[in-house]
Amino acid sequence: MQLFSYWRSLAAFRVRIALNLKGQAFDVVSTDLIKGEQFDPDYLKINPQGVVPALVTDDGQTLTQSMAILEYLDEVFPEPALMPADAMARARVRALCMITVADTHPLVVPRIRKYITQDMGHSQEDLDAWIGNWQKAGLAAIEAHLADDGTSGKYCEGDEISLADLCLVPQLGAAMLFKVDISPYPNCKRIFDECMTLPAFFDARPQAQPDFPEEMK
Ligand SMILES: N[C@@H](CCC(=O)N[C@@H](CS)C(=O)NCC(=O)O)C(=O)O
Repeated sequence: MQLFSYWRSLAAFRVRIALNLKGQAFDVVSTDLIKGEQFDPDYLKINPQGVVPALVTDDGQTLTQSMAILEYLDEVFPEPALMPADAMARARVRALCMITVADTHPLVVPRIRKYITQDMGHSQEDLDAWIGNWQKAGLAAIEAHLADDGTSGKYCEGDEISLADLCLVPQLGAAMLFKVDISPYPNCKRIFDECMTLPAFFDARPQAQPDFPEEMK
């Protein structure tokens, strides 16, 4: 399979973890979002939305949107299962995923950052405040669920890895990258650390990607 990815992309990070957990080999095709490679005509034929990730399967089918890709991988490669068997637990996992995927991550993607600074003329300071505000709001909501719902264990939902962990880890990683104070989110950090002991997560991290910038190593 081919994964159109970028080292700093949270959405691509989710998919890299899933592919690793499912034991699926994939080639990374780096798509530099800062250089605007997501808008190359050839890439737009693969993903007309002009975002990563996109996954091209071995039989040439293209999948987009990280949640759709994660669910596809979980359906086609059932082991290890990334959704719990119980319907209520599944709903909780989806809810945790959505806090990141629907309500937090879209507010800080490159096209939004560019619009705030280049189109609206806001300063870098304003942008940093914007990013920090929404990162904290998302993490605070996840932390409250993890602390109060009584269903988290070693991982977000009980003691088995679920899609909620695949969404949390890149989200917390990005917050750290953006230098957000993560001390108010101890459950998020505990689960992040637990996941990072697993090669599937560790090998998918931005720093391990072929396009991670030399100067940041
Ligand atoms: N909801 C989409 C989000 C995709 C997305 O926005 N990806 C970002 C990187 S994490 C991107 O490619 N942004 C390009 C841009 O904003 O110009 C998903 O989960 O796949």
